[in-house]
Amino acid sequence: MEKEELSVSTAESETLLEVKKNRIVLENGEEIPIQEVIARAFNMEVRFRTLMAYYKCAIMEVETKMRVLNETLSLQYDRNPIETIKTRLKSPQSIIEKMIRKGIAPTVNNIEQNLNDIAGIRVICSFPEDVYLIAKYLLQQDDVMLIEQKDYIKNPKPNGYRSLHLIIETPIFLADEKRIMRVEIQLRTIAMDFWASLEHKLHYKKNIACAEEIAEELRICAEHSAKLDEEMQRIRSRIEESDKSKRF
Ligand code: 0O2
Repeated sequence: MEKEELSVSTAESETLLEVKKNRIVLENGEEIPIQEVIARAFNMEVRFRTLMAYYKCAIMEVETKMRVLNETLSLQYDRNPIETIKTRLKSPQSIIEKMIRKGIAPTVNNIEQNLNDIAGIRVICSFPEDVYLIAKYLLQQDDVMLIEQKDYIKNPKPNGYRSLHLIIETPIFLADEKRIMRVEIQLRTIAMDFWASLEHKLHYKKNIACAEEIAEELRICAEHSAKLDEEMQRIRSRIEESDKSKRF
C-alpha cells in the first residue's frame, strides 16, 4: 500500500504518519493495528462526551445556586436582583479552535486542564450594584472557590466592553464520585448585555470600511450605556430611600 498522509490522531499526543497493511505507523516508528486505532479513537470520544456531561452538570449546579440567590435576596431586598440567566456549553469546534490558538494539543486531559470557559453562565442583573451583590453572596458559599476574577466594569476593555468575569471551581456529585469542575460566570447589567450582544454581532462583519471610526462610535455607545446604568441606579436609590421614609 502506498504511503498515505493522515490528518487524524489516534491517541492523546501521537502523530500518524502512514498506513501500511492494516497497520498505522506513528512518528516514533511504532506500528499499531487499525482495530486498535479505532478502539483508541472510540475511547477518546467516550471520554470527551463524559467530560462534556460533567460540565453540563456543573452548569446546572451553578444555575441553581443563582436561582436560589435570586429567590433569597428578593425576600431581603424586596426585588429580584437577577433579570435573566443564560447558559452555554462550549461547542467541540470552539474548544478545538481555542486549543489550537493556545498551541496546546486538543486531548481530553489538556482540554480539562487548560480551558476555563467550557461551562459558561451569564447572569444579567438590573443594576450594577446587583452584579456585585450576587458575586459577593456566591463567593461566600463554602463550596465555591474563586480561581480568577476580571472586573471589566471597574476596568472596561479599551473597546468599551463591561462585565464582571469570575472563574470558579465547584463540586458536582455523581453516582459514585464527587468532581470539582470549573465554570466561567459573566455578570453584567441589562445595558452591558445589550451593548455586548450587538458588538458581538457586528464583530462578525469583517472588511468593513472605516472600521476604526466604527470602533470609536461603539466605545462611545458603551460610555453612554454605562452612564444610563449609573443614572438608573441613582433613581432606584432615591425611590428606595423615599419608600423607607414613608414606612417609618
Ligand atoms: P464565547 O462564545 O462568548 O464564550 P480566556 O478565555 O481567558 O483564554 P480572555 O479573552 O482573556 O480569554 O477571556 P475574557 O477576557 O475573560 O473574555 C472571554 C469572554 O468574554 C468571551 O468569550 C466573550 O463572551 C466575552 N468578551 C470578552 N471581551 C469581549 C468583547 O470585547 N466583546 C464582547 N461582545 N464579548 C467579550 P469568547 O471565548 O470570545 O466566546
